[in-house]
Amino acid sequence: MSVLEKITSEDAIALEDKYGAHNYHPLPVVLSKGAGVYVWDVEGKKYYDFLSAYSAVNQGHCHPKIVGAMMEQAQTLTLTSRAFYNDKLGAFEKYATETFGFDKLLPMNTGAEAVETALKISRKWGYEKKRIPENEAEIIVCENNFHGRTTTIISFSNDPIARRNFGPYTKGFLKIAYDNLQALEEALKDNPNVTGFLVEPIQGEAGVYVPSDGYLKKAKELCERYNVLFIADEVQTGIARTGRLLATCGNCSCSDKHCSGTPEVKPDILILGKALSGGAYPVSAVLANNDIMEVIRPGNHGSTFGGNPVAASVAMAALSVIKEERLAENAQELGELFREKLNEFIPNCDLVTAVRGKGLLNAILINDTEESSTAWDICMALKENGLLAKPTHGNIIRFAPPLVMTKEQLLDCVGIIIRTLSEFKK
Ligand code: IF1
Repeated sequence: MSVLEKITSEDAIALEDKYGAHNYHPLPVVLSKGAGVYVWDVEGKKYYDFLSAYSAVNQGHCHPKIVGAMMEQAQTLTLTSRAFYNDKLGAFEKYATETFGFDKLLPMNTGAEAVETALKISRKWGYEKKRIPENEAEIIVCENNFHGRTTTIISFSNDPIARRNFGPYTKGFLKIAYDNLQALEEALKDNPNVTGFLVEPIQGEAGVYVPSDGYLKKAKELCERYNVLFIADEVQTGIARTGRLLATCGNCSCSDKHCSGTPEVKPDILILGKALSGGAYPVSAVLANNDIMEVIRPGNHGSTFGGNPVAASVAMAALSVIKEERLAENAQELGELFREKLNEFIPNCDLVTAVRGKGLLNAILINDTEESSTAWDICMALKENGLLAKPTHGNIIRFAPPLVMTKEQLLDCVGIIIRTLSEFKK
């Protein structure tokens, strides 16, 4: 078969099944085209995308400005490695640091690599600035976290499927309950070896778990009191997804919703990925101020692809689209509308118990057990009705459409979701 020949869904699935490792269990839909909020399968059926590649495609599929920047750069220079300078990286670093309000940026490719980078920076800062004794540094993490798939990151996961039989595990992590300030203070108190607190502003994989009001702000204050770095993993929540440029912006009162001035909670280390490229290319980054980033010196850390000119050009375009198209504001408005419409419906529906989320990162809770297949079965029914979403756990469905959605489209989608839930039979 020529690689250019058209393929049926059935054949594409069979190929992956036979030749690919079985590390995923996808919904049986084979996509071959995307534009804005829509994707099409190989048979030509059109769907609303309510996953957005786990919030990587915030700017919409194949955004012309992002694809244009990628094409232009790909035809000019793709990779030099960091052994030499390239003419795009510095411009990207300037643009991103100004956008997010930090002195410096360290470019990587995937989210997990950026998390690893943040952990390394935090440890080194702990030894060199906080004078923690050699190999004694500890980093506090939260239960039910999701930060990626590397051996170190899964070492502090408590998902048995992600973790089991991948040991021995990396030491130096303390796990506490999420959204629990007392647990944080206890872990910080009388422990001078703690160097960082790694946290997701909203826990995505845990089921879009939004912490209590003020949690992040008070957690940051505790970190300051104990001289510990507050490390925000905004790989999924960042870049306008939750109705602000960053979720750690909280509800600050500044009039500019793209605020980078004095957000309510300013992390010491900020981790970005996914939508930093609008889903066009793997681009991630770690941002921090000079007093922290200066612990990284030549040879301490790096990556062949990190900071390449295609990544830099794509990321600059992706961030500028967020600003030009006011996607944070749109996510805020449409998110409120989405939850309002679903909250009107839920009292009339035995199947759904709640909707929660922030901006356009939302989830509905299904009235069944975690082990049930109900959320999956609902997603299959949604797919038949032209909307693609993915369950997280057996009884939670995440809804995260691209942020370029219009109000009319959102109402159309709410109609599909409500109709599907109303007609659903277990
Ligand atoms: C998979 C979830 C989402 C992340 C946060 C770092 C990373 C991620 C907060 C690592 C990645 C992904 C990866 C994907 C599933 C997915 C996911 F359901 F598992 F939780 F988005 F919701 N920090 N999240 O959410 O980024 O290395 O993948 O670029 O199957 O692993 P990465």
